[in-house]
Amino acid sequence: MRFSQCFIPTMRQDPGEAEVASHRLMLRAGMIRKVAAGIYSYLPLGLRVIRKIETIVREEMNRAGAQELLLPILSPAELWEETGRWEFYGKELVRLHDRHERAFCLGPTHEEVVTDLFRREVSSYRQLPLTLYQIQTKFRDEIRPRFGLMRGREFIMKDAYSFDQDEASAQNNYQRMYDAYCRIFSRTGLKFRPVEADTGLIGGISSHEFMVLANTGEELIVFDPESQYAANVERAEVVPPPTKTSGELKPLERVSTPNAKSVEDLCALLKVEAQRVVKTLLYQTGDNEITAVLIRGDHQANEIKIQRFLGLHDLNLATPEIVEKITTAPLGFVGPVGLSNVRILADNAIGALSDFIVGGNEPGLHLMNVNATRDFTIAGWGDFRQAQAGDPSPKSGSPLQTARGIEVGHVFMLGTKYSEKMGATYLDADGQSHPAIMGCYGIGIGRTAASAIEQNHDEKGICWPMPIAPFQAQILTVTSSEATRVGSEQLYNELLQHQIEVLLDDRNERGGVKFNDADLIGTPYHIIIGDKGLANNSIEIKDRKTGEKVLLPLNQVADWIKKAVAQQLQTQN
Ligand code: 9G3
Repeated sequence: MRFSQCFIPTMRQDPGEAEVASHRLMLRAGMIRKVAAGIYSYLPLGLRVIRKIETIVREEMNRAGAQELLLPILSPAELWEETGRWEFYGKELVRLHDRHERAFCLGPTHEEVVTDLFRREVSSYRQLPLTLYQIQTKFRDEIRPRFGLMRGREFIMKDAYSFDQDEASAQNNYQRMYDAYCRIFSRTGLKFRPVEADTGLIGGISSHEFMVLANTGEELIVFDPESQYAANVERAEVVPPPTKTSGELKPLERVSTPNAKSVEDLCALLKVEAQRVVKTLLYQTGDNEITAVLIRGDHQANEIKIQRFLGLHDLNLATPEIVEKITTAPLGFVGPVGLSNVRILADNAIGALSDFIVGGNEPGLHLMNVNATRDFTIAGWGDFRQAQAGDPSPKSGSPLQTARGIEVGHVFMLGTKYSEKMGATYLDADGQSHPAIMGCYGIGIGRTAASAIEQNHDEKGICWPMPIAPFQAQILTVTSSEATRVGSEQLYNELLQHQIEVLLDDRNERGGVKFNDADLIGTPYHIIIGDKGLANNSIEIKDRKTGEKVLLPLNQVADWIKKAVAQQLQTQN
């Protein structure tokens, strides 16, 4: 491709609204343009990257035995009503009516549609296992779309759905998909990590997220450097601490703590460590049922774990009014002692505490030397807190570390959640009818491209991993002489004959502009053609990622580039 004929509208300045590197650089490199909040056009350069990622995904899905199809973006409401998700989802699910006033939604995912296809077309165990996938546009009306393709409202997803006759076969299929994902992300050149994830709202029985490690990632993961254990903090299990040796308990003490509403204030006022303080969180767990959850002062509550323990669909903190009514104290002075008709749950870490500090259920009052059992009753113990760095790994016991990640893939065991509700059954060898055991598997295509930039950029622009680079090499002519034109054209054609994807920057621009654009666009190899290099028959090739330069006679450049590109593609496989 010739730059002078390409639609690559690069930008000099940083666009104001971009908060992360990938968003900023995709705009500046002329890869995407915003049409509306969270809705982007993929320009030619951006689409070349998207298509390369899709090709890798497609090859690995096919290799794993999945079959590609293409489902409609519009889903009839009736299917979503069968699974109860029409009512369950709020404004994130965009709904519309056709000319006959029939209700549809813009598909945010396709469990209902694919399960309906299955139940109409599959009836025998002989047709299983069956894994279907598509690469298609999804729409989720995110309340705050941001970071460009990282969290868009309209985005391209590969979503796959598996149907098996039993758990063992489903587990086998899950593993094949998991392995295919590892190959996909390795081939794109991304540093990634599969982590155990919470099944979240769709309620499967297990799931893994594929995280691309990046400081701008929205997900927080804990990982064990000694083992393969890694988990989203939403899901990470926390090992209960050794129970304390029951020593002499000090007598309960009231202490005046005016305005000490937060753990920090309290610690500053009483000169104690946060580990000595216990927070009392009050949740509205029923019409007029309040549940208190005790969490150590330096820990964070994990509401997904609390919600799962209580078997609730969602979990709401008690309003300040209710807190005042129940405890006669404002938030910040709530405690477990003297709480009437409130069920008290405690995180396991509380079991190792004695003589700790809690709110006194009066404004400006805290209690010291409080001890469970003696001073109040705990109705239930559990793992209710967020895992954090330093916690012992559930696998090796060594201290966990934290990292931020971008979720680019997610694999779920779904069980029969959809097949039961939609009657997606098959007949076994004895003619018995069973609901199919399902799994679902997603990859964010645009998010994968964005993550690759988050992991591979510097202050000048993008440094594409070869397998997903929009072009493999870029020729920059830096003088406008006839010799340079002839030499660059000759090299351009030689590279094309070597099947190298090459961008010839033949624009009538100063060398500096071309260098800046080449560094911004991030093609892996830049080849400088100018009068001096031609006269000395010493052509400079620059490696965009390392900055290393080699000088070669013109007639050796194409071979060198071909070998270098092949080598870079090889290492990623
Ligand atoms: C909705 C809306 C948003 C959603 C969903 C449904 C996320 C929804 C979870 C999944 C699970 C898997 C197949 C590919 C892999 C992920 N956001 N999820 O179900 F109606 Cl508005 O999408 N689906």
